[in-house]
Amino acid sequence: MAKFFYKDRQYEVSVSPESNEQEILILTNSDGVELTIREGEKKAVKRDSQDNLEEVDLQTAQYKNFYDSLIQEARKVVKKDSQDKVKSFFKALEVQYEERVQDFHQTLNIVVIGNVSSGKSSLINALLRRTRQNALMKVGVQAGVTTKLNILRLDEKVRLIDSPGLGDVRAENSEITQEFLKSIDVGILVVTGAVDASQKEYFNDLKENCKSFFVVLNKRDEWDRYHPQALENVMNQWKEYLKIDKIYPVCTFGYDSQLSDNTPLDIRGVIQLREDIEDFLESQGKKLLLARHMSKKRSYAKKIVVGAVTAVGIQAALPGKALFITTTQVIAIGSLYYLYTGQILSKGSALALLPVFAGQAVATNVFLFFTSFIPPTGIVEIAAAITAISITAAMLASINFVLSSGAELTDEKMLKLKFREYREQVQIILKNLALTDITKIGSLNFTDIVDKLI
Ligand SMILES: Nc1nc2c(ncn2[C@@H]2O[C@H](COP(=O)(O)OP(=O)(O)OP(=O)(O)O)[C@@H](O)[C@H]2O)c(=O)[nH]1
Ligand SMILES: [Mg+2]
Repeated sequence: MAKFFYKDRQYEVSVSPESNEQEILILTNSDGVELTIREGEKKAVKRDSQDNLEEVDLQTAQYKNFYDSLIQEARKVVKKDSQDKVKSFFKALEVQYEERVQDFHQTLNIVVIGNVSSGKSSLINALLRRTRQNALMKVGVQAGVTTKLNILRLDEKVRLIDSPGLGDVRAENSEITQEFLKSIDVGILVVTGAVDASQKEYFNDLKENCKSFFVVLNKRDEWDRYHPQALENVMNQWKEYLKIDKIYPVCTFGYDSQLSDNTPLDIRGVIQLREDIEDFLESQGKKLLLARHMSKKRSYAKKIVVGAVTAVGIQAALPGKALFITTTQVIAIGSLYYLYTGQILSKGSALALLPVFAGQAVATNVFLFFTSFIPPTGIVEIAAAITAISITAAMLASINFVLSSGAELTDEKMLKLKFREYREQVQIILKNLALTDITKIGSLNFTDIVDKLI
């Protein structure tokens, strides 16, 4: 609602929200008389303060000039008002975006220590979900000066060092190790077999210098022929000896290049370790820094989409959440882009994608698209909330499709095609749930819904 003066009289003007096809101006003067003018029509409907309706000819000689200028002025005011709203919407979006976006510029340092041949390199491959053919330790190694140290630079920000102990990292004393030692996010000690007194010092050093630490008992297959209690006992001994609550028994066999091609990998216990490391990284806003180096990315993409759709689902039940929803969409687009490309998508580029979907959805005007499904005030209808959810899910699933197939986000044709397809799917799923109560939206199982798309 915007106010303006015309011929010394104050008017309020609004444009009806569903007016993309046909503009409907509603003008109210200070006496409460309302004039509804449909675009292109020569007549208007007048409603006085007693609710009496009357048709008004806008073209009569006597009033034509008056109405023409009044309508012209009203249009100008409406346009300016909507431009102001769009401007402040984007400004607010920028603020919220900066508050919520993950900082992909951070560094991530991981160190894996352990005796020679304890399986450090194998564990790194297993953690990064590698096959023997795409094993990382063989391909990406930059050998250090000493043979004890392997420095793996996964990218400019992510470093992985594999070494007998932190002492060897210090001894290296290069620019990269000095930087590394200042901030180690994750420290992993790999042990094998029965308790070995030499490891305590290495472990204490690790614990003191890393933000999080994990102890891994590798080669658990060595205990396969024993009673299960044997492995339990060894784990307990290690826990007692190192004074830790948790040890991860794993097997990471099969990365030797000398193995015949048909020898399968034997990987066990690594999922739990990976999840705990990822939980820690998530708490630091660094999960995607590592996830992008995983050879399988689908589960990470799914988590990003489920997270965004869930957030939208919860917020969609509240009025005035267009800003939150749009920010959520933009952030999720940036996360998917980083996961697949390792590059940071600017906020502007992510925002520029939204009209691609807007054109396929409710409104052709991007701002209306943002605000249409969630009105700024008043009661939110279930239909609006479902629209918000299905648009968000379909939008992110189609971006995931394009990125995971190696195509570019500039491929609008593919994005639009997939968006329509996914949107239909989500709408069917939601329709089948026959939701009637807006408060139920937040408790939907969005993982199930996204599972069907990604
Ligand atoms: N049985 C068994 N062997 C394993 C396991 N993990 C690794 N190995 C084998 O142990 C040997 C050493 O593994 P690596 O991963 O190279 O160990 P490392 O600690 O990186 O060794 P260095 O770099 O030489 O210090 C290889 O022959 C692996 O195949 C496991 O869980 N079980
Ligand atoms: Mg090694």
